[in-house]
Amino acid sequence: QAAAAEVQMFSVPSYACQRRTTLENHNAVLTDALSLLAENAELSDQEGRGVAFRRAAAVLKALPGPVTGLTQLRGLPCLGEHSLRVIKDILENGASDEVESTRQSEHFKALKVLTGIFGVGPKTAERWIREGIHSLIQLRESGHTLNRAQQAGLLHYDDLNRPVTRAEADAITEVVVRAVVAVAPGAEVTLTGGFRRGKLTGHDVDFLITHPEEGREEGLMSKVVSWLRSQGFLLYEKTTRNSYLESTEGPARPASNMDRFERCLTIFKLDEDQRPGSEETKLWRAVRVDLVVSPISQFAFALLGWTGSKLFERELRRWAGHEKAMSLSSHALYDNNQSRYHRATSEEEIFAHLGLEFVPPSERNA
Ligand code: TTP
Ligand code: MN
Ligand code: MN
Ligand code: MN
Repeated sequence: QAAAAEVQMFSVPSYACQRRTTLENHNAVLTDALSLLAENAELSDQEGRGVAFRRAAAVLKALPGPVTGLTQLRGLPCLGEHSLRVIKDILENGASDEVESTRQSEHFKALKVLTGIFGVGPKTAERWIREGIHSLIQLRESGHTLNRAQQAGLLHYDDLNRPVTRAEADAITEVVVRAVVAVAPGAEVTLTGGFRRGKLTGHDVDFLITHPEEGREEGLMSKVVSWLRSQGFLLYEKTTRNSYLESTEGPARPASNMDRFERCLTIFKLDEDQRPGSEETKLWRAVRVDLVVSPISQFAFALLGWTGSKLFERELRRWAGHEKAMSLSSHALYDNNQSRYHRATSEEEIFAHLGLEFVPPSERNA
């Protein structure tokens, strides 16, 4: 009777893109645990398991209050047997043995340390671990030849593993705007990624650059990068050319979530104020910055695709495909039933084409 009514039951829609997920998370202990298992799966080439844990964590992030008992979760989507077992253990015992043993495992710790090097993915890390390399010192002593990205990653390891603050993101925004204004007046810079979603820290800073006149964005990246380099702002950069038009696959069937814009992965040298009382003599820090250039005709799709979160993006594409027979990429939205593209000049229009309520960036933190 009365007691039963006090148990708050939760209800959430199946797809993360149907939900509003702010940064306020009432279930951080549970979502941290599930995210750790997701990370471990992703680092171990088990993408399916990784997605399952990410989806389960995202459902808990969207709840309006803390979970206190399993019965509250009855009927919720995306909570598989495995995730429910982890949640149960934490609710009943304060911790999950599986999560704690993963966290402490030498293998997981080594994967984290090695993939913490910019330019090192799970496959490379796994190969090194099989050779007995578990630490940066062991890697340095191994005599392995590192590529240019990995060399920069190792050199700036501590800086690149220190969260970027909002203030630092703002300082970098100023530099990028200065660069763009200098080489292409009229071009526009938009902060994307986690900072556009309102996050207070990030692992990098993401920018989308476009020009209001179609075609004027061509050649922009190399000019921006040259300017940044000449002013001494770049510690590392690697540009990948736009391959969208040359591709034979067509936009409707992107090979993966990797888009084909011209992009530049960089490491910025950011001047830092000396911390009071600090003995340090280094007056700058390294920060990962992603630059992407999009033609104005694809800008809304690029903006939506680069704002994240990664799970939100994945869910948008899954919704489009499974519920609407449409193919969404960071370039376009193709309607498989009507055999045509849907145009859009704003994110709002894309949500409308997809039959979804608009979700602002600050509520895409799934
Ligand atoms: P990230 O910068 O990796 O992630 P984030 O900004 O959400 O979080 P963090 O604070 O850790 O930096 O990616 C930002 C978005 O860019 C993400 O939603 C996916 C998108 N993206 C692509 O579309 N293509 C790509 O190749 C990559 C790497 C990212
Ligand atoms: Mn980012
Ligand atoms: Mn990024
Ligand atoms: Mn439409």
